[in-house]
Amino acid sequence: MTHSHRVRTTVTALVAALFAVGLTACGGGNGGDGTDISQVAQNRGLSAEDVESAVKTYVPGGEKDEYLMFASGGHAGQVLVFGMPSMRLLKVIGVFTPEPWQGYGYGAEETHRVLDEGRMNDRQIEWGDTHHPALSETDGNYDGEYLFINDKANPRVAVIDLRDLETKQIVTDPLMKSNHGATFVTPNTEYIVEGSQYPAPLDDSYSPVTEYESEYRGAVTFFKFDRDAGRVDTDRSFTIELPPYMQDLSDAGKGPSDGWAFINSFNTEMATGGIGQGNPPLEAGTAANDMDYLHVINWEKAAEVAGNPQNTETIQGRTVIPLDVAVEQELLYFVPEPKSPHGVDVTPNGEKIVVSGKLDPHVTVYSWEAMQQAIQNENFQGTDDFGVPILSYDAVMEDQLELGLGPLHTQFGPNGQAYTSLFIESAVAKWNWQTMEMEEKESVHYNVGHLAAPAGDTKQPAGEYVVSLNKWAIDRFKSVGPLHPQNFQLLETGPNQGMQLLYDAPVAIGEPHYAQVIDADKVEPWNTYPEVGFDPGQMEVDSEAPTSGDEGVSRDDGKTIVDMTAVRSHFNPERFTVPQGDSVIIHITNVEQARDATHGFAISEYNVNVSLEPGETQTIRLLADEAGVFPFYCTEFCSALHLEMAGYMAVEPRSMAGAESPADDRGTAARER
Ligand code: CUK
Ligand code: CUA
Repeated sequence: MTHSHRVRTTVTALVAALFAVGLTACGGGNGGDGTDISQVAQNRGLSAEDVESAVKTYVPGGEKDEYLMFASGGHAGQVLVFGMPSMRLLKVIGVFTPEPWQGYGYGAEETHRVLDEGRMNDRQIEWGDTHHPALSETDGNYDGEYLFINDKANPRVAVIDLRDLETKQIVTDPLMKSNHGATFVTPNTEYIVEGSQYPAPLDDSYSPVTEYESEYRGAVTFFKFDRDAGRVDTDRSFTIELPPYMQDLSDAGKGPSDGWAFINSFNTEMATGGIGQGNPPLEAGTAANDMDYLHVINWEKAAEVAGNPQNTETIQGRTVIPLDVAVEQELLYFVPEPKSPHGVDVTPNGEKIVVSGKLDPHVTVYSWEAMQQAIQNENFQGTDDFGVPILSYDAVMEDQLELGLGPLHTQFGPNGQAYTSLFIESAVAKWNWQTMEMEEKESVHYNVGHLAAPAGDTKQPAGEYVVSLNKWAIDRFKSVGPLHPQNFQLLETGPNQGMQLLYDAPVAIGEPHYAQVIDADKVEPWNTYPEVGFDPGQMEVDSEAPTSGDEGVSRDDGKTIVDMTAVRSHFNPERFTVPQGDSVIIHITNVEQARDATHGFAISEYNVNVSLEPGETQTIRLLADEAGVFPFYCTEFCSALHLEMAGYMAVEPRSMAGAESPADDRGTAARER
């Protein structure tokens, strides 16, 4: 039995006992074991419920959380890792945005390589609008190996390795201008799904917005994930051209619906706004129709179709299945979905597809079996303007349930429970997708977007908790100025239990859209890199990495090469001289293997800060174009003599060339490389 289960069974009795002797009985303690706590609670103005929530979420120092939550860091372009139920922030993973503590984008060559992969149109992009993290799956369940996340603003997808929780790859999608239905994985992580959001010409050409219908297009890309390499393989990835609707959220089928993907959409009106031209604003134009289209896509078959070059076009170096081919090859169908839908979620058994309508108080539940039948029997109610068959709504729509105002996103529990966020109502609805019964509603504060429940979008949801990712915080915290924090609220729930709000966790770095929660035991990160000289870029030992005994400085054709080691509490070499104008290559290895013995390496005025975790090796390149003296030091408080872990890079002016040669400043065991 896990720690929190144990807590759960005893907590109610404990709180009842405390308050029986103390707070609720007479407004103060009067002896016995619980008296002091009761008095503390009273002094702090805490109710019995408050104390219960505190006891349920408190994880004592040294104890570990039961779950890990991987949350998008929103505009910060990062991923946040929380422990649950304590809601303690454990890590911020630099993804699309440089992150100085981790030395991500501050001199370590490998991290620049990753960030440079994310350049678009030759422009360095230094932020991302992360929305949807997706844990890798095996047979429809999280396997704890990889994490993916999208950048909505610049259509990109990143790969994070959960052995060291570092970003290994950023993949751009040159066919899109923005994405949204990303990242979602297929049940064995064969593909990472990326749906576009705002249509644009796929070939990146110019077309006036007045030619929206003919020239602008949506798209969905299936990025092939090579699990052995731990990388997306763009050569084996493919994209399907879609009509210029605004494709929104995605989900992959599982079980009986494995092999298919679902994407909700809005703006089937193909409105383009234009208030200045006398048109209704985009928001009104997109809400004119009663129905938009759920996109139903046979990705398994599409992968085969994409494998034959006769079926595809190459646009911007990527393989594209044109829309007419997708229709002809029976890869794409539409299903009507009520007005301005948002969110599509496949039930744990893969048999139903749940769509929310942000302007419709219902969730709509579709039957996968009925969809298959309608496809087989060509039970279509017509085609759209682009010839895509529309399945008969009456044939495939199984049921609707009124939940409240502004339903958005659904997560699942173990026995038919479903949790749906109600944005306008600021509440979480708990209902049952098997019985189609509403169970209860709990208010949250305020305006919830996504929900995250443990394994809540997998084949085996755990229940227990649901986190409400709120967009507004209004009055929940001491004001920190007009830009308020976002607010994660932890709710307790369970099959036989009402929902109870336990904890507010403000998130202060951007708007996290979605999070996934995994059993903490399923993620087994390394505590140190497995061997000294480990290169996190290749995830193997770099045979060239300097180690103890072969430190040194050498010079070759305008290059000064420094082989350095870091160990508590010195660098070796501690000083080196470089002729002005040389390019300097510093290879550094942290030769320690002790857990948490991380060193940093920063050089004054060079925008360099590298994190060297135990065993890690990194390479820094810089141009010593300015003469002078540049101290370097360890930025990680690693020992009592950490302040002494420092040295000098001296850049000798051209006018003094030869006065002190680099060889004079060799390390203790110089070597030539
Ligand atoms: S979207 Cu943000 S609340 Cu980007 Cu997942 Cu619905
Ligand atoms: Cu090493 Cu401080």
